[in-house]
Amino acid sequence: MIQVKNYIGGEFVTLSEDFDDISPLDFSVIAKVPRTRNVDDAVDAAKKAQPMWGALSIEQRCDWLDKIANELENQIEEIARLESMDTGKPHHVALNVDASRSVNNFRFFADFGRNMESQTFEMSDATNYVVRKPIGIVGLISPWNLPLYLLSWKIAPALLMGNSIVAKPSEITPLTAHFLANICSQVGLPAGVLNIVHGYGPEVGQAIVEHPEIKAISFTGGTSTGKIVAATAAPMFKKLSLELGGKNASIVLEDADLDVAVPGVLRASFLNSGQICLCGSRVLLHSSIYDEFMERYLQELKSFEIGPVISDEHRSKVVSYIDLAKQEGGNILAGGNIPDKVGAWIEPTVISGLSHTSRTATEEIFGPVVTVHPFDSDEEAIEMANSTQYGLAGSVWSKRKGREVAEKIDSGMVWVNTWLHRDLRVPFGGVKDSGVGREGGMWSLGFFSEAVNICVMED
Ligand code: TXE
Repeated sequence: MIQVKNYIGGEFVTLSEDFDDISPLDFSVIAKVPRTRNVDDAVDAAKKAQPMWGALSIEQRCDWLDKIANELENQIEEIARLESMDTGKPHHVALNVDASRSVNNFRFFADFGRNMESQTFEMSDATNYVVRKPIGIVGLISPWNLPLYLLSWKIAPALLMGNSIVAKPSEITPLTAHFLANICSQVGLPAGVLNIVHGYGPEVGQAIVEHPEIKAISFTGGTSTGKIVAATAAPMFKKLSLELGGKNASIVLEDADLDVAVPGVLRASFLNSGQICLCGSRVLLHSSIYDEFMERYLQELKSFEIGPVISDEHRSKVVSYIDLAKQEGGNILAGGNIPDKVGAWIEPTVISGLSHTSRTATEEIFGPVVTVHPFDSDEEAIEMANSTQYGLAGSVWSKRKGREVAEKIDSGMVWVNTWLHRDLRVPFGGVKDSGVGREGGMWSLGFFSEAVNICVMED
């Protein structure tokens, strides 16, 4: 049994009250987690540490990011083991997606920071120098689908820009955040620079968002929770980054190479059991290739390995949408059942025959469930893709028209003839109900710093 502890001021702290971390694989209790309700200790530790940390040079902070990356890499198998245990995802996904990206997040921002150029703007008689200062103490709140991947995506740039941190992982998947705290302790990260607290969102998460000395909030999670976070933070004039839900379309045009599109759309549909905000939960197919695509897609689905979803509770939510699809007149082409084995398993499910404006096809399900829809023209596909309140990502599969169609999709990111191919320098984020702001490269550095302009009149 793992005892998860808060990491505050460089110390590991338990509380009298804790709760269970349940494995989605077999519903066993795998850890005890402190039920933190108050973050004053963590904020005090962050406040003490920030002046020293902010006074370091960017190169010194880059060296610290590399130290963390190197130790994470040394223990990458343990990260994968813990992540797989906590989320149920197959080991190869935990290793090749979660663990390797967590290492890369620290390494990328170390390299990016070393190559960051200072900005100046010349006038005829003066020079403007843009200086990026730390915000101070920042609050980072992350979800359960890619636990260390998404938490490290925030921690690395926040540290790089000289801030100290109060971070809270999802209460459902605390293990790798706890592991990261141990790594930071092992490499000697100065006490109080990074503080990780555990507990329920409406309790300790809310406490982070409400705390007057935490000046920026970077949140990834559900759209409904994002609204609560925004409502709390906005009147306090906190900087806010919201990475929320999605209902992304995979669009296969009539000129697509199906040898590329079928496996690519399948992976976009079901990677991580569909529990990635970037997953393509709607498959839009030109009518001329519909039959051939669907025959190949359903055939390859039979050998596509997925894990359970994150919890019994979340499975109930996903199953409720399969029931809704039936009520809305959908045809279950594959899956639709709960396998007869212990754990939060659902068969990967493919549903046809629904309007693209049905609730099943417009509301985020966040599980291994996709709807498929034929279209007859590029214009119709674009209208269908843009017909939800979300606008996070999407993909277009076409030999000649991918970029032209992609630019008409109302979302933050569109892949053409690929999916989840990531350059960490590019802007990452959504529009509409998928969030506010961007992460990645300069966008992360911009969020986690205050840009100051110094205008010098030459004598
Ligand atoms: O998100 P939650 P979860 C979506 C997807 C999924 C839904 C719920 O729709 O079904 O979010 O997933 C903390 N104040 N995505 O449960 O509940 C909470 O403890 C402050 C998309 O992960 O929003 C957790 O640490 N914090 C997403 C974090 O917020 C609060 C990836 C996210 O929890 C809080 C994952 C509060 N009042 C889920 N209430 C993406 N865009 O990648 C909760 N939290």
